[in-house]
Amino acid sequence: MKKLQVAMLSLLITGCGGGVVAVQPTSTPAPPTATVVVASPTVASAPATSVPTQTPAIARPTTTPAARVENVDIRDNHFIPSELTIPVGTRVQWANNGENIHDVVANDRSFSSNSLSTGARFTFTFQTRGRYEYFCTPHMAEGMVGVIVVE
Ligand SMILES: [Cu+2]
Repeated sequence: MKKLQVAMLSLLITGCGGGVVAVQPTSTPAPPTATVVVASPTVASAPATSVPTQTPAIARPTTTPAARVENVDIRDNHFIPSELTIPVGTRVQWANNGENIHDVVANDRSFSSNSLSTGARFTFTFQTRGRYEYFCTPHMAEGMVGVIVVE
């Protein structure tokens, strides 16, 4: 019996640390109430924590430039510019502003347009770094070639 009492006392003392052993267990619901009071300062510090959270949201527009578009002007019979350097993820748009029918074909056939009449456009998004030489099929013999350098 004595051992049990000692054990219970030690538990109560350990749990509450109070001298009035019998009253402490009854007051157990009280601590939660105190915790709620403590929660207020926690909420007050929450806005400070959410400030860094907004920073990543602002960083998101950084991905927008990846969808940027560069234009290549197709004329009779050459590409302007004939050499274009772009970052990975850039979309290149060729627009036929000449009188003749042209096309855009990569030497390695990684991209290839149909025949483009005046006003027609062809787009290709470059996802891999490299040097992409291309030509216009009808006018390749006349030196109508170009290159896209993806860095
Ligand atoms: Cu051409």
